[in-house]
Amino acid sequence: MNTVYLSLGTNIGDREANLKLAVKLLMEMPGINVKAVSSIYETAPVGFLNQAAFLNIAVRLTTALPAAEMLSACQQIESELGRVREIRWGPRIIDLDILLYNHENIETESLIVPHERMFERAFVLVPLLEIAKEDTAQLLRAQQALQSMDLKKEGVVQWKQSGTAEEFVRSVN
Ligand code: A4P
Ligand code: MG
Repeated sequence: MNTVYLSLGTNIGDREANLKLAVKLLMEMPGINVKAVSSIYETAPVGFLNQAAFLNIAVRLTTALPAAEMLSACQQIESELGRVREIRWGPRIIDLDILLYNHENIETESLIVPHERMFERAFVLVPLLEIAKEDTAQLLRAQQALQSMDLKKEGVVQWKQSGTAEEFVRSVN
């Protein structure tokens, strides 16, 4: 079984509902077992700055899916939520990124793991470290990267505390 960490982000529409629906669809996906969902954080936009604040979470799951199929599953959920790709780093209904896949380093045309920009982004690291279980070299690196950041300056604020994954999706229609 493979352990995978995902980062989810949204800044369009009913942001909390978008996250809940995405997690519900992950839970329903054959071959995927959602183990933990972080608190929801409200985060200032990074990259393309002239856009609304995001809600971000991290998810820990186990899966039998190889990494490339895990990416397809994420992209399928993005399309189910009606995501249209326009501006790079721009506004989005939902973005599902693979942060870590076991302790592997993957570099194909369509998939880079660990996610290329994760160690620079407090909006990724804070939720990730809340639900991280192992102490792999990559997670230790994430911890070290976060220690050197000023969260107030990075604009990452807890918005809703975490519960179980089941509680997280309870109110999805
Ligand atoms: N791809 C390569 N590696 C991965 C991976 N590990 N996980 C490829 C997922 N996808 C990966 O992604 C473009 C391509 O990356 C995919 O086709 C896939 O094959 P995309 O989701 O289509 O485009 P994108 O979202 O514009 O790019 P990306 O790389 O996901 O954007 P970022 O860098 O994640 O930035 N600010 C805040 N506060 N919160 C956010 O959530 N998100 C972004 C998106 C910018 N600013 C933000 C946030
Ligand atoms: Mg993405």
